[in-house]
This record gives sequence, structure tokens and C-alpha cells, in this order.
Amino acid sequence: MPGAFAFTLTGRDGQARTGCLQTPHGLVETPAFMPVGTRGAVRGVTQRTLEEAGAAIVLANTYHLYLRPGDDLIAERGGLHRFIGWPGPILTDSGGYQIFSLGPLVKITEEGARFQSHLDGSRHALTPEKVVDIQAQLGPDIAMVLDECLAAPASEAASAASLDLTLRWARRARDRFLQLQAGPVAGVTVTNPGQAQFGIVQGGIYPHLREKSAAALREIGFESYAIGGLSVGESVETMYEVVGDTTPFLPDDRPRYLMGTGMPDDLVECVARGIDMFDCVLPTRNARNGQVFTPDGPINLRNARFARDDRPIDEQCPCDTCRRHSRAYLRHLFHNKEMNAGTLASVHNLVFYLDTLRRIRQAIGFGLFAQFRQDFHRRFSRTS
Ligand code: PRF
Ligand code: ZN
Repeated sequence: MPGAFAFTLTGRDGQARTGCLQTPHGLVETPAFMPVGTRGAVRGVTQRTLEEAGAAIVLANTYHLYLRPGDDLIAERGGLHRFIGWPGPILTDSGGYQIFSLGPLVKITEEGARFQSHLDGSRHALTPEKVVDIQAQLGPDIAMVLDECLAAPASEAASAASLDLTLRWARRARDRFLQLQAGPVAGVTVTNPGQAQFGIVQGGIYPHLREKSAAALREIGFESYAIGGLSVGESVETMYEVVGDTTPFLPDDRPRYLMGTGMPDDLVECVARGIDMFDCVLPTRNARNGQVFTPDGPINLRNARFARDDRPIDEQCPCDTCRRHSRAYLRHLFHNKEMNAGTLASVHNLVFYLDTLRRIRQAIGFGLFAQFRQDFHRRFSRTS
């Protein structure tokens, strides 16, 4: 199914852009936010609710699904879309980032990453080629290459060496991807022939390394490109700077994906620097701890001051949680550790993120993004 993947820019406002991403399982309007369903489920939120919340594309993780239930089992069931009951677009991260957070359980070599499972201690090796094979079997619409992501702060020398390894891995991953596209390979079932593969720009906080990374990946030639290695401990200001320094090196006519970021105001700032796709666990992870977002910033529903608060989380919010429930009720659910607490808060936060992106797209469409950006920051404060 070559040609199933395409990106059309539909509008521009400064560096910000709107676009339409075409995948084998449907369209995604950008800038887009992808809810994180690491194991094929967004915690506490059904696929139906995700759909109702307006999610167009979801993210899952290669590493987790490979360990359990296994990519063979998922391929036998027809691939990830059928297995998880999500007919729309899916992106899988490579697992690079997750493996590197295993710390002492992982050893990086030229060949790839050797590690012990966080589940049962069993030993595994993931190479760039193996990750492509696993993703061929899982069948997401977008597959990310295996990369190395260093924590901040990383020295220039360490960042340069890590980047070189990541680029050699990217070359191998692309070769394997093209080999699988060219014809059958024993032992690998391709469940989504229209799959696209994205390269990942690394290089730490060093602009010249980011430039080198982007140029080398473009030379290899991927369907598109992501920015990795950010939101890993550097300051927010540095993160914005690196994003702003990197997007000019990426092709204008392809979607740019910033991996694992961030707070709502980060999304606005990174759209302003030319980013088109985001994912982050923050709206769902924080929701389970009682933190929900409003246009004025986050609040924590466990707080005693909400015990008699009859207002919804946000008067203006169109979500089901805000249409039905008061802060007082939600606080009561959190206090009693009711399962619905995390679910209702997650639904609100996802709608808040997805609606923010929708309003961003609308503002760009009207040429009013600068105004939107200013109004957003005037109200939104990161600290509750
Ligand atoms: N690489 C991959 N996944 C990621 C990251 C990365 O650098 C990040 C960094 N914020 C989040 N998820 N493969
Ligand atoms: Zn709401």
C-alpha cells in the first residue's frame, strides 16, 4: 500500500502550521495530540471514550507489547488495530526510551540493546532490525526507529557519540524496513503494508549536533522525522530553544513529531516553533493523582478546598466529566480510591488537551495564532 501515507499542509501562521496526515487507518488533523496507551490501552479509558473525546491517533509501545503478550500473538490476531479494537491510526514508539530507563538492567552495544525484562528478569536483545520486525508484526501506521536517548545533562562528547550510534542504527532500521517492503522475509508477518517509518533526531542540547542528526536522517530518507531526547531533565527554556533550533533542519512538507512533551503551555510553545505531533503521559498519569487542567492551570482534586465545591472542573469544558460532576463529587471519589476517580479525571484531561489542539488548529486557520498564544499564557499558570 505505498501512497497510503501522505501529509498535506493546509495552513500556516508564522512558524505554526496546520496539516492533514493520511494513514492507512484514516486521517489526522495536525497539530495533533496522541494519547499514550503503552500496552494498547490508555489507563482507565476505553477506546470508545477515546473516540468520543476526539482522539484521532493513539500511541503504543513496541517494547512492552513485545515482552507481553508478544508480537507473534498480536500478528496472529491480525495486528494491533484488530487486537486492541482501535480502527484508527496508531503510532508505536520503538522502546528505545523505555529500555534506557531500565538503568542497570540494560547494556548498549553497537549491535543494539541487551536487557533484562522488567517483568520477570528474562534476558532479551533488541537490535534496530529486530524492532522493525516487531513493528511489522504489530502493524501500527507509524513505526519509530530504535534510538538512544540520553538523560540531561549530557556532555557534548557523550551526546555526539550517542548520536553517531543512533544514526548507524537508523540506517540499519531503514534498510530492514525497505527489505520487508520489497518482499516476504521468513518469520516476519507484515500486518500493515502501508506502514510509515519515522527517524528520530537526537543530539542533546547542542544545535550543531541536532543539525547533523537531521541532515543525516534526511539523507537516509524516512517518511518523516521526530525530535527525541528532550523533556529529559533540561529546563523548559532550553527545551523550547532546542526545538526552535531543530525544526528549521526538518523538511517543511513532512509532519514533525516532538516525543514525550509536555504541559499544555509546552504544546502551544512548540506549535509556535513548527511542531505538528505530540504525545505525553502527563494528562492521564497526572489525572490518576488527582491533577486536572483548567484554562487557568492545574488544580488537585484531592485538595480539601474542593470538598463543598459544586462547580465542575471547568465551566467551559465540553467533557462528560464536567457536564455531569462537581469537584466535590470527584474529590470524594479520590478520597475513597474509587476507580472512577482516575477515569473521570483522565477523560477531562484528555479532552482538555485535545480541545486545546483543536483551538490551536482553528487559530492557525484564522491567522490568529499569535493572539491565541498570548491569551493562553495570560491565563494559564503551570503551578497550582
Ligand atoms: N526517543 C524515543 N521515544 C521517546 C523519546 C526519545 O528520545 C522521548 C524523549 N522525550 C520520549 N519518548 N524513542
Ligand atoms: Zn472537563
